[in-house]
Parts: sequence; structure tokens; C-alpha cells
Amino acid sequence: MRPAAAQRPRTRRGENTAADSKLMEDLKQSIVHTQPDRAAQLARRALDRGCAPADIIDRGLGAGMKQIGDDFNAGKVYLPQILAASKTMDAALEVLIPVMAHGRGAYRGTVVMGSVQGDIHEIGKNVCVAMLRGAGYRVVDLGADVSPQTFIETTVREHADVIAASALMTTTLFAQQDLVRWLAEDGSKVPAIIGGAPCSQAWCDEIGAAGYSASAGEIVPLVDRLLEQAREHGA
Ligand code: B12
Repeated sequence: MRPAAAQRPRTRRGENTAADSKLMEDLKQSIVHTQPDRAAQLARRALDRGCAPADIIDRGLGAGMKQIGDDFNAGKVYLPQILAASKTMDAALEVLIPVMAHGRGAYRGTVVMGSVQGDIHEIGKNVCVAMLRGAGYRVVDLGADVSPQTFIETTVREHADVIAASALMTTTLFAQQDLVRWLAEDGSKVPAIIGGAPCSQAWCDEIGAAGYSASAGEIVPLVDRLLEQAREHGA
């Protein structure tokens, strides 16, 4: 007999039923058509079905934000639609973030996180912050448009274990490079990780950052790994 919904085991990340795929497409469309109430309702439904918040964001809502960005590039939509899509995303994140940020583990370490200087995009960074908090990390969220100096001063003051810098524009990628360079010049041993849509592993390697992940779903294992390495090296 088919198990009742309440007893159904939680969907593993990456598991993909036809019903889930339809739900993800509906979530995407709710962003593209800027329907905040529908986005929040669908996010709740996806959680009830046992979908992981990271999947709901990456495969559903995030895909919608990417579509809006591509439409903006193609001149099919304008800035007001992007703003409306962001507000729609915020409405869905209000449902998801409390679930992600509901810490289950013991304290694992401190992360200083922000969007780099010149960059006001915050949605992806906020998702990462929630994932880390949910995993037991203390996160000092510096917000957006954060200078390398502020990242570094906060890291020292808060005895942070990792710095995480988000950049959403090709133009602000260079602020990640500045941050990594400043840290090296300071002799800091605190690893800096980078992310955001235009980043890549190649960019991470080029600037000598300590790590990169393409989505918030992978940020927790990335930070875990860096702390593990630091412990092995007796830091
Ligand atoms: C929403 C949005 C906005 C909103 C931002 C609202 C907010 N509060 O954040 C508003 C309307 C304010 C905005 C403004 C602008 N925007 Co805009 N925006 C977007 C859009 C459509 C979606 C971004 C988003 O939220 N994605 C959803 C989140 C969940 O995904 P994400 O950010 O990639 O994050 C995920 C991962 O990357 C990862 N991640 C993120 N950060 C980090 C950090 C670490 C350490 C790690 C490990 C992982 C990680 O985890 C997240 C979750 O999985 C993008 C299009 C796109 N394709 O990205 C354009 C886009 C980024 N914007 C763009 C532009 C040009 C602008 C403006 C300059 C427009 C203007 N003419 O004024 C201004 C920027 C001003 C400034 N100085 O920053 C361009 C950038 C082009 C470029 N040069 O690269 C894009 C790509 C649109 C386009 N196709 O042209 N924007």
C-alpha cells in the first residue's frame, strides 16, 4: 500500500519524480510571472512533499530568477520586472529560510559572509547564510556592498574560521580577487570562499581562493571540509 503523505520518507537531494519536476516548473513560472502568493504557497507545498529547501531554490525558484535575468539580457523584460521577481523570491524565501536556518547541530564554527563591494545582490547570499546557520555555523552577515577592509576587520574581531564572499556581476568578481589579495598581504590564514552566478572553479583557482561552490546546497560540505583541513594542520 502507498504510504500516507505524512509517513513518506523525505525526498533525497537529487531524487526526481514527475510530480516534483512539475512542482519545480510551477515554482519557476511563479517567479517569471511575479506571483508572490503563489510562490510562497508552492514553496510550502514542496516542503510538505519532502523536497529539500536547497532543491526548491536551485531547481525551482533559482531557475526562475535565471530566466528573468536572461529575459532582461534579451531586452524582453526591464528592471521593474526584476525587482518584482526579487520580491516574489523573498516571499518564497520567507517560507524556506526558517526551515533551513532551524539549527539542528552543535556549534561548528564562525563564518563571516557578505556580498562584495559594489554589489547589491543579496538573495543568493541570504540563502547561503540560512543553510550555514541551519547546519550549526554562527554566521556574521555583513549584508551587501562590503569592502575588503570590513570583511577582514570583522573576521579578526569575530575570530572567524571562514570568509564567504558573494558576487553576482562580472564587474564585481574583481572585488573577490581584491579580498583574497588583501588577506594574503595581511598574512591571514583564514580561508576565503567565493560564489555567485558568474563565479567558477576556474576563477577560484585563478585568484587563489580557498573554495567555490555553485549553489547554497554545497556550501556546508565545502566549509566543513575547510575546517577539517585546518584542524588536520593544527590551526
Ligand atoms: C534579482 C536581481 C537583481 C535585484 C537584486 C535584489 C536583491 N535584493 O538581491 C536588483 C533588481 C536590485 C538588481 C540590480 C541590478 N542588477 Co541584477 N540581477 C538579478 C537576477 C535577475 C537574479 C539574481 C538572483 O537573486 N538569483 C537567485 C539566487 C538564489 O541565485 P545566486 O545569487 O546565483 O546564488 C546562488 C549561488 O550562486 C550560490 N552563491 C551565491 N553567493 C554565494 C557565495 C558563496 C561564498 C558560495 C559558496 C555560493 C554562493 O548560492 C546561491 C543559492 O544556490 C540576476 C540574473 C542572474 N542570472 O543571476 C541579475 C543580474 C545579476 N543583475 C545584473 C545587473 C546588470 C544589475 C544592475 C547593474 C542593473 C542596473 N542597470 O541597475 C543592478 C546592480 C546594481 C549593483 N551595484 O549591484 C546582471 C549582471 C551582469 C553582469 N555584469 O555580470 C544580471 C546577471 C542580469 C543580466 N542577465 O544582465 N538585480
